[in-house]
Amino acid sequence: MEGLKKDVIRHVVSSLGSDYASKSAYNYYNALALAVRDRLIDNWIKTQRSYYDEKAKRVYYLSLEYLPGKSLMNNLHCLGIYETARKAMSDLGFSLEDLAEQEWDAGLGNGGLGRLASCFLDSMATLGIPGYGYGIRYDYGIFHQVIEDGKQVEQADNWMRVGNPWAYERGQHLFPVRFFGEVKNWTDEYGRLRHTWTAGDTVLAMPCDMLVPGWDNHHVINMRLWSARSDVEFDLDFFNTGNYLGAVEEKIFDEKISKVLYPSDQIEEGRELRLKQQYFFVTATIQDILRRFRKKHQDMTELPQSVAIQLNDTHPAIAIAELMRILLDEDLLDWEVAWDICVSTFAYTNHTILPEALETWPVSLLERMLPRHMQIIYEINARFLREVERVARSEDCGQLCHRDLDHLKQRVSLIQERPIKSVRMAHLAIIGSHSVNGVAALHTELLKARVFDDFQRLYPQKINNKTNGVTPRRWLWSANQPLSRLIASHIGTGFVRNLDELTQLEPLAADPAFREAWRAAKLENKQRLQAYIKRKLMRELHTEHLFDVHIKRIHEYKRQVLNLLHVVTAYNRLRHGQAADFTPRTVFFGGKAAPSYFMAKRIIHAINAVAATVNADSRVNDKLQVVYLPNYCVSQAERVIPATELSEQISTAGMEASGTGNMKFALNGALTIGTWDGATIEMAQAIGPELLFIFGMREDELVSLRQHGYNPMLYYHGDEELREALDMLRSDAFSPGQHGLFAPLVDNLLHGGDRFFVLADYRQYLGAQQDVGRLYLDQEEWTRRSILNAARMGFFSSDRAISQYAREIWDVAPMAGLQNGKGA
Ligand code: 4GP
Repeated sequence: MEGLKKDVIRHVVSSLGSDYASKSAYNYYNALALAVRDRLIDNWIKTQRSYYDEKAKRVYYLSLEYLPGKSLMNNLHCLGIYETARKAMSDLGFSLEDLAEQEWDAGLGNGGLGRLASCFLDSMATLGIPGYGYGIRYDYGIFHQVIEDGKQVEQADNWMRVGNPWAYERGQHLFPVRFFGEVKNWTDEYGRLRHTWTAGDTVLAMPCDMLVPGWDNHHVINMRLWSARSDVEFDLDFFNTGNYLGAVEEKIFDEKISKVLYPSDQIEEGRELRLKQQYFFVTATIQDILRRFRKKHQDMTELPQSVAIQLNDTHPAIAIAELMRILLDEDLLDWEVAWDICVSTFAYTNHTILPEALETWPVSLLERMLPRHMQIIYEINARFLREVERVARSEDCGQLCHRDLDHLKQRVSLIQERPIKSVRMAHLAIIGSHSVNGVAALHTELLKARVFDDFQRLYPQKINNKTNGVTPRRWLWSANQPLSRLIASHIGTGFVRNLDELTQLEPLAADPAFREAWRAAKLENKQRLQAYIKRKLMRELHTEHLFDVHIKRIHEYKRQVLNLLHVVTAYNRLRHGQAADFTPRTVFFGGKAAPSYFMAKRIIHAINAVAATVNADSRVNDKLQVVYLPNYCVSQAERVIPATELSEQISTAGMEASGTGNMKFALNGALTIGTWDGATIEMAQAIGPELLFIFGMREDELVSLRQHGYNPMLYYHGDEELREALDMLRSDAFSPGQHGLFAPLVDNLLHGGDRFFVLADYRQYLGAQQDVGRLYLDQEEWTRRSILNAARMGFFSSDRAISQYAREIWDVAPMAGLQNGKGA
């Protein structure tokens, strides 16, 4: 401990240039972070060296988004120095918890996809998988959400303003990134046509490395994020011509590329800068991968034996064309050889079946910005369509494909003709990869049967499932110390590395003393949340209420509106004196809406309007409260999830690819009210469906309802409570003086077809909520179920998910000596 104290003081003085006697929390946080980073870097260097020494096959995870959140606490726990740090900082006059508050969340992602990427890096580090995360170091991450007059207002997330003590910026290792320009043809010595792309503009990519430690194993992997740097300052001519301001302007223009994360979450943006971001990060990454590879290899055909590249959704899919370009134009390989290398190296994960999220890029844009890549895509397509024709005519594809060949070709082509001629990035990713995976069993089945059914027939082996998982280090051990300590005191700490060990808790569910201790841990977390809400929102929570939580991005398919209709109905019953047996509850909502997504923003407004009415009504507010948590982010989730008793997972069946929040809640002992959707299905199967509150129509039932003509008006007319709730929303009951404010929401349900079947599931949802309320009154039974929920969550560790990727897709093994825990 004395060593850590000394290091902290040394950093306050020599790294931060401050007087250690002026006790600034900001300085002491930074100094502690630097002292922790010092303890990581040796192991990071050793880890990187060992990959070379052992000629390890490396995994590269390419993701345009990461959501690491805060690093301090997690890193202290991984290093096993949390207690030491707590005491050291307390000796220096600080509470560790307060210091940790100084850190800004690294919010370099929108939601599930980005957070999954961060969980996966944690698991690679813990399992000893030689992995790297690659992405963009955005200067501005996901916007900071404030709620003003009930509405979402977006503010810039200037997370880098105060620096980032965790990152190493490597200004000496810059990679050129080229755009635009033209392609020249030439003939090689064997008479083959070759191509050279001479680019118009060049930007530089600078690596910023963030260290990702494994759990207590000395294995530290790298998350390398690229930041755009202009090449202008290297272009002396430009300055010498006297155009100084012009040069500076160009510099600013270039550096725009990594300025801001697109806050779009499952909505296709299709903007030129976004494509630039994608290519910028992809080409820098591929150059870096090949640089490392070429240190030990000359023969490019060995690439798939040494390198696996996982594409996190289609955002990095242009990597396939980029690797082809390098292999063809720089290494001068033949097409077939290059293509085999590509397909064997790449794998693609799909994260959504929402059609509005499937990326396409206009051919005209690609032709201009990346002319050589567009040529390559055309060539991939021509060869692929010939192959389709061959397979379709062959026996093994059967009559199905053969009959309608032209239509089949149009459907699977990389190019879509309408509304404008564009490249379908998902098709490029599928064709250019040897593995395509969904993220939960149902999702994968839907990919095979609906979204990519043609590809499933063409390549029956390619599409596979890898159900998501979450890291128990952050989402149980670090976020929920009261519960973790209790668990550890009964079954030891092995569960942090091997989550299956939680099953040892099962017999304890029958032990009244353990149940009491379990409840005490939950209460402690509820009180912590209470203190936080008081500080931040100046609201007093009732900890004896059932804490009912719905936090995630705001999206129509996630059906926050269904939850809101339950709240309004509960409010009406209480007002009308029809709810004598109502179990008091506080309903929490939290989540960001894409700034351009009108309906999602209106939903936030409606939730806040209902909250204001309910909370101000003294007839009901001792029994029902509604809280909107502004600026939902990773660190907020870490506070809220441990305090949650009821987890809302109520998406339209078939729409939520997997969900990962669902897993975090159950792991922390919340019971789930949910639909038969995403990974909630597999959770119900692992836990026992009777221990969750499952309701609503299933995916196949919805398909048939749609086919037979779904008429939401029937539900409206047939259900008095539903009608009352919708009429109130449509009138100005919650928006005095602003008649019709929420009419678009209601009209969308009644006259817009209710695409997400809110009305169809309303009555069943109410029934399930009633079951919840009843069960909560029986605290012994509630607690028993809560314990069993957590005990059966072992499968949903990201360690299990990553082990499957490693074995079944990447063909990589953990580093020797790291499989079973500690490293050398
Ligand atoms: C999300 C899915 O919506 C969610 O169900 C899943 O758990 C998560 O990916 C991780 O696989 N998708 C996105 C996205 O975040 O941008 O498509």
